[in-house]
Amino acid sequence: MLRRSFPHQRLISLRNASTLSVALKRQAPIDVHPEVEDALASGKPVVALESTIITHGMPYPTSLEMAQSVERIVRSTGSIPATIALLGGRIKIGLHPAELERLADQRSNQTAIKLSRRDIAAAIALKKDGGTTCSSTLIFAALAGIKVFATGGLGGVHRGGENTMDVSADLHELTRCPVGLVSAGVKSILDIRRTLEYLETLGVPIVSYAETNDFPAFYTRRSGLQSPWRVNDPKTAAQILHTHWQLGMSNGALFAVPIPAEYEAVGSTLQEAVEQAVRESEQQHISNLGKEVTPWLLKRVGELTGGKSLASNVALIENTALVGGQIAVEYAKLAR
Ligand code: PSU
Ligand code: MN
Repeated sequence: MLRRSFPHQRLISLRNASTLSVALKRQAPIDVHPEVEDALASGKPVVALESTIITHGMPYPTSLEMAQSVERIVRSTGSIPATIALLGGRIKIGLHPAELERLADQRSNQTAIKLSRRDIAAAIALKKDGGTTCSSTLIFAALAGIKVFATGGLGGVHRGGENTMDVSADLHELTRCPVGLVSAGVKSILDIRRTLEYLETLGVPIVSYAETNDFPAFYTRRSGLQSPWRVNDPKTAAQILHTHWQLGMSNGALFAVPIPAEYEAVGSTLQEAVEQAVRESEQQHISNLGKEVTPWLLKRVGELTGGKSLASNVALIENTALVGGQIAVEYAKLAR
């Protein structure tokens, strides 16, 4: 009875999800999947997953299969997956299977927008569907009290960013949201050196999750740059997050997990396609396209590699999902 009039009663009364309780009391348009709600209310591990990678990062139906398999992998670790997206102007924290299909299927849904912090309120008011980038996924994960978020590639400083000022909102969001983001580094379509410099300026901890400090470059295991820190097990990774937040630091952290070694060889070939895509984007003045720049480059790399980049892309995100799930399990033990 009470549950019917107050669908998120458990969350509204939950102390450690206080931002979410406040938003729900204000009747903000948020739907938390019952399984995620239950996990949050009882302190079970949850892993946030982004959805721009589904709507703009890879073609259908691979996008849907990837999203489903990533959820399965998170589950296999004992964590609950919470794919975050905007549907009909409502923020979804955790998607039902049919909702995931609706979001991914570009034949029926060609209008899903790419949703960054600046777009959220307008997209809700105009009742849009949207894939959340790392930046808006961080916001909603933080709102819900989800501490770990797994994805493929974080945005960053674009090549030539010193002139275009094209710096992904993802970087700043990591200073605002207390969430551990697990990714395969940043794609080499970006200026990785400047991205790391910028994250240093912002004070975001960067930790390679590997045998070495090498910072991975998405399709390849090494970018030639080093992370300041390295761990190689979920427990220590979780301890870093726990200590960070015990000290009251309110920002997030980045765990960079290299792509599995068997994809390393194809990675060098893919790198050539990346360079070509970047050259073409310069010739065609793609940098004027604003938020379309990243999807354009991702699509072009896909075309140039005859889809080979796609297999690597899926493999690396499945890998970060596994690590993210494991870290979330360990973090939940510490946070009890
Ligand atoms: N990198 C990828 N695949 C992606 C993205 C980045 O390899 O799908 C998406 C992520 O959602 C990321 C966003 O948050 O692109 C960054 O876009 P921009 O550069 O416009 O900030
Ligand atoms: Mn940009």
